[in-house]
Amino acid sequence: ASPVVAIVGATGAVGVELLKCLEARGFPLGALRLLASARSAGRTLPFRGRDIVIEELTEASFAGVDLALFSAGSGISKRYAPIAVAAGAVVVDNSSAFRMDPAVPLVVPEVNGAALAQHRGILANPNCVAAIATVALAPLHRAHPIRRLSLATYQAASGAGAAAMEELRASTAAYLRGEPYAPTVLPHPYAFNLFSHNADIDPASGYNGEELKVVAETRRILDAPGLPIGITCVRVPVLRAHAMAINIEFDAVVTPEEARERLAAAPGLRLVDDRSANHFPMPSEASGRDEVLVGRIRTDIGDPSGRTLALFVVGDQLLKGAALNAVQIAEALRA
Ligand code: A2P
Ligand code: 11C
Repeated sequence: ASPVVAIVGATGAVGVELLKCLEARGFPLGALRLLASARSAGRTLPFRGRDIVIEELTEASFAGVDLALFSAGSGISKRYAPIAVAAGAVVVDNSSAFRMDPAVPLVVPEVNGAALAQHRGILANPNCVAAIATVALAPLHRAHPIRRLSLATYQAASGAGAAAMEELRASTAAYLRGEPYAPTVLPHPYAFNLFSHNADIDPASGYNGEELKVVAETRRILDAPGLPIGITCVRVPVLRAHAMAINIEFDAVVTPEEARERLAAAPGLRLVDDRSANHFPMPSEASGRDEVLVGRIRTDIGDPSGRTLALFVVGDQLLKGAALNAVQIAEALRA
């Protein structure tokens, strides 16, 4: 029988994309329940040609639910995911609440789909940077173990939620009108600006929470515990696709030609690497697409040994970075 599915956080930036992914991919549904806060209860969202009424999330919301897709922040996940599991549902959680719990698989299906089988009711959907990066890293890592990684990210508004996307639009419009705009969602002016990622800074290391999550989760997804990873995360005025410059040191010499071949053949990736046209991955071309774009593939001239590659990767934060990957996990569970 087709499962009864609940979306927790259905009105959020990711929640809305979960609905679209389920619809676009023809996910079999016995019924769909949309859950959000009391603020949204009674409103409707369109799905497969009809309007579904949003219900307030409560402890009783999961009776009869087979699959619950959570994307309402880690506080909601910590409180309600165990309630959903106790009610008999399998949970795919988009928050960071359970990602480093050894009893919870952290899955990017193209990369470590085999880990799905070990779940005990909850599966974790990775941080968007970790999900997008590992789709591009795994095909190379499988062929030649990675020895060290360095990343610089260019992250979109969507990672901070629907309200941050609206702040980018509104503050840009105000800027163009020459009017002042006081940010309320993000900590700094966003229009025609960029800033260090807004996650809290760990005072001991100086790294922010986003950077530390990407390091820990990338190691876990690639099954490379202890892999040295350096990272700087930055918020840029882009609506919904995260970009990243990645520098990869391997055990052996890996030529750009070999990397290009492996990446072109890998699932979930699209090569955009046209040197003659200076055409490489861009957020405008990744937005709304399922595939992660990869290009700018070259030998790092900073390492004369030839063992280090540089590449540029861009993926839709709301799709492969969140909703799409969650729905792919759900599809893999059914299969
Ligand atoms: P609501 O729209 O009713 O506030 P985003 O990541 O885009 O900010 O979205 C967050 C999602 O989490 C929204 O769907 C939001 O619903 C939901 N949410 C936030 N707080 C709660 C809560 N206390 N109970 C249920 N859903 C919540
Ligand atoms: C951002 N990646 O762009 C974050 C948002 O680990 O799920 C999602 C944080 C997470 O700000």
